[in-house]
Amino acid sequence: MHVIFANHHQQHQPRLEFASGQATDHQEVPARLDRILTALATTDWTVNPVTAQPPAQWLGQIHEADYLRYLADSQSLPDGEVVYPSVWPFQANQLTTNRFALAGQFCFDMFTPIDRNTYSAAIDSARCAWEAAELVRQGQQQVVYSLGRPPGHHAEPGKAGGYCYLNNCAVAAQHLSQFGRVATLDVDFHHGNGTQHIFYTRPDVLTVSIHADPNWKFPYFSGAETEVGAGRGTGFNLNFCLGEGTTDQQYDQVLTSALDRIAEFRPDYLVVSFGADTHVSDPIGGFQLSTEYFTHMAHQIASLELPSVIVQEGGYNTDKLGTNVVAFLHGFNT
Ligand code: SP5
Ligand code: ZN
Repeated sequence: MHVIFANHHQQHQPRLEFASGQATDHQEVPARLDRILTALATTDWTVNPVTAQPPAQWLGQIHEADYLRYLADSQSLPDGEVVYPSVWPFQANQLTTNRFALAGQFCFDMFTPIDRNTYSAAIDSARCAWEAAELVRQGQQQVVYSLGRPPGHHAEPGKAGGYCYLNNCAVAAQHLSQFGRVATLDVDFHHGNGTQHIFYTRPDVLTVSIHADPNWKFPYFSGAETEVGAGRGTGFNLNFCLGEGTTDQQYDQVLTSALDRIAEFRPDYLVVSFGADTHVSDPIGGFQLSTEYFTHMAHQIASLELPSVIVQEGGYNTDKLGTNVVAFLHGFNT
């Protein structure tokens, strides 16, 4: 196993998230990545910090120009200022220049704060995914794990959300799509809404996500099984919704269906969005998956025998995160 990690992630330290008027400690903390690195140090895998400098347009093919400009401009925020949205667009006036309003134009929830350090951390995380994809494209590695934070799969073309700013999975998939057919498989607890929407009209990138029913959990506004793609992309998006308390056995049945569809698509590359928030111990999830099952899950995915990028998404029990990630990667390796 080959690992690329983001070594400047600690600059991004969100403190609070807000739900229903209540502030709680933010879940997407630097300790997540540090714990995973500690666990990786017990393996004999190659673990390198990101070094790649992606070409121009690597983000412009994924995200809207005004959103990227907004994120880049956030680097000039005063030290200590943290931006959360308070007002959201209600009509099609996209011409406001008011910074208070722009926070709501470019972010869809109150879980995804931005300060002057957020952008550079998000860029590093996305660079990891690009470098992992590039190594796989070159054929140097069959499987590369991209260990970045912040995560990416909730980031929309023009909006941050769900702790995500830049869509790392989409960066890897877009890069590989220039060299062949790509399937994405999202096994984070939450629906990968951003990844779905970025490729929604494309028949050359199949997007598959297995997740908590959006009528039960975040991101609520997408992830239904009726969402199958649009235009030429119709039939190239597939969602599987699962309920509270989903067990290893129940998950495995759905995984088999997801992998059957991916095999039928005959991709040249696979990008996996992996979240350990499906684990029974996760503080914000609601499934009952075991650590042992993560190994089996990865083994099933690896049976596709595709050159693959694994992108780290969620997983919020920091005490279990290192063990769970290594369990997953171990299944990929055997
Ligand atoms: C990448 C990823 O896993 N993002 C997940 C974002 C989900 N955030 C939802 C957090 C809601 C939890 N707060 C509930 C507080 C109840 N008192
Ligand atoms: Zn998640």
